[in-house]
Amino acid sequence: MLKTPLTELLHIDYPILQGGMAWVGTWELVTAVSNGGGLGILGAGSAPLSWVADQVAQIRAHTNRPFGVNVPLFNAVADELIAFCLKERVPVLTTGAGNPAPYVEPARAAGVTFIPVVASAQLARRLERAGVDAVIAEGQESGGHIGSVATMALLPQVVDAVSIPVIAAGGIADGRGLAAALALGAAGVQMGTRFVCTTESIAHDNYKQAIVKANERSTMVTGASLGHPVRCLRNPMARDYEELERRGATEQELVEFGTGRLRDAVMLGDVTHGSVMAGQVAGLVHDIVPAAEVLRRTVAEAEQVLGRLGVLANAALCEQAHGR
Ligand code: TUI
Repeated sequence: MLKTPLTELLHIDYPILQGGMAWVGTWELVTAVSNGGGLGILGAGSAPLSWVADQVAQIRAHTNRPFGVNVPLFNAVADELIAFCLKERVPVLTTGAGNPAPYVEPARAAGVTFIPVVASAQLARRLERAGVDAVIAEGQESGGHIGSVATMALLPQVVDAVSIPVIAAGGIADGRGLAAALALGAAGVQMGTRFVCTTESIAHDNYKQAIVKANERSTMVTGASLGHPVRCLRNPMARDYEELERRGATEQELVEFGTGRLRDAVMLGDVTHGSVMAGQVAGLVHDIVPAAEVLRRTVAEAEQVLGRLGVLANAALCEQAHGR
């Protein structure tokens, strides 16, 4: 069963969240994950309120289980989207790519479980004091917009900094990753790239196949010169963007060059000139299966790994007891 403080807090069967990915985290994937026993999260990305409202209505029509909405704080109407989520009493609100401090009190007052993404222990500590319910510690292995610290180093430092549940994200795509996150003190994990490659994900088949074909060295980071590093698969689009950055292009030129590229990849399947955001775990994703199967496999594998480690621990304790 793998009960943790996170399954208790969110009333879910498995301690697994689906990252709220722009364009990919639509009601189809969200309800597949939530109905499968995890927490599906709608990815608002840069969408307007009308789209988010329609998606939330679809989610409610297709599941009675808890779900979340992710609002990246660079969305031009982030305030409006968050006000909508609170008015609608969506079960869980997550944020990313910015400091969510102004939204903590309103979320508490509305009774909405608020779980921001943090990329540092310092922000986690501040947000715990402000009253958030949990935090997602996301390492730089993730796809899309990232921080600068790797999950293996960030996670235990966030765990030491706070006493609320910590969810690990970045670099996790299977049960070994879940077990490792639990070992580092996490109460659960969030996976994005793994859930792109599910039958219910509406990402174009070219996008899914590009991830299935990728290995551990297939991603790169662009946008660091703007202060908005984004991890995506290395393709002509990413190389051209890198070249523009090297030549000292202005922010306006880079924004113009990049606008609409994620949509082109996800919706049109343009994996050459589109932006194929994916994490470093792309090389761990070998198939496209239903989201419920991803959840079942991940938990079964984690239980197996934890069982093996338990045997190791028992053997060590036995040796100790016999004075060897
Ligand atoms: O939000 C993400 N990842 C995303 S959002 C996104 S949407 C997009 N669409 C088109 C082009 C580009 C992006 C794609 N990927 N992850 C959550 C995340 N948040 N990662 C890192 C952070 C973060 C960083 C700094 C959170 C807080 C933070 O705090 C800064 C501060 O003010 O202290």
